[in-house]
Amino acid sequence: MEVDFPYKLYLVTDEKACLGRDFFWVVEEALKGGVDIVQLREKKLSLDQFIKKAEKLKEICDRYKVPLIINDNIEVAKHVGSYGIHIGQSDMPMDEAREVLGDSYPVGLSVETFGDLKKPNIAKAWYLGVSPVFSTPTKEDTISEWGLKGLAQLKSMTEKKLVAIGNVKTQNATEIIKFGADCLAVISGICSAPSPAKSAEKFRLEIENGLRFR
Ligand code: TZP
Ligand code: MG
Repeated sequence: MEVDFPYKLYLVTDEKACLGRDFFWVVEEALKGGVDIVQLREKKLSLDQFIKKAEKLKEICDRYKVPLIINDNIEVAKHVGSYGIHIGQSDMPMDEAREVLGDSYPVGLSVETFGDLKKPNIAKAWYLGVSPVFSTPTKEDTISEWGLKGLAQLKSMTEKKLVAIGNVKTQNATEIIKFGADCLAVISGICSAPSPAKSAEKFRLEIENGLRFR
């Protein structure tokens, strides 16, 4: 899977994290602030609701020329013509996704342990989600965290672009980039911020800072 991954600030959406504010407003503010890739992650919607939400989000992302990724749902991805999909270790297998989507469709994959790195599906991943880099109240079913050391070690073991996710905040963003993340994926740090736009701007600055050390 040789599709380039130049993205630096990856918004993963979560309605709850928007704290009662309009979901699409939050995403658009984040885009104004410099988010350069967006993932729609929905666990509870019906297929119909998921598709409707994805269609609206796709329109917004298209206006900002930012790729939309769908979490773990091929049907929704195909329906809205999303740029790519993201799957976790316990989601559909990579081969199943590839069978339907073909070899050149961008499929991001989460890795939770060093053991995951040895699995053959890694070669077919567009990027690797380092999940979670730090444990986070947003996702409570994670067992361990990579931490900065684990992230650095992972970096030395793969050529794939690494997207760090889990308690990524403006306060630790520079550090996470220094230790090897190529891109930061954020839910609450942006969706729950008083100004999602300003938060995204700050993340971009911190990422630039971190990259100077690489
Ligand atoms: N996968 C690993 S951690 C996580 C996901 C979806 C949640 C990240 O949320 P936050 O609020 O940015 O810590
Ligand atoms: Mg999943």
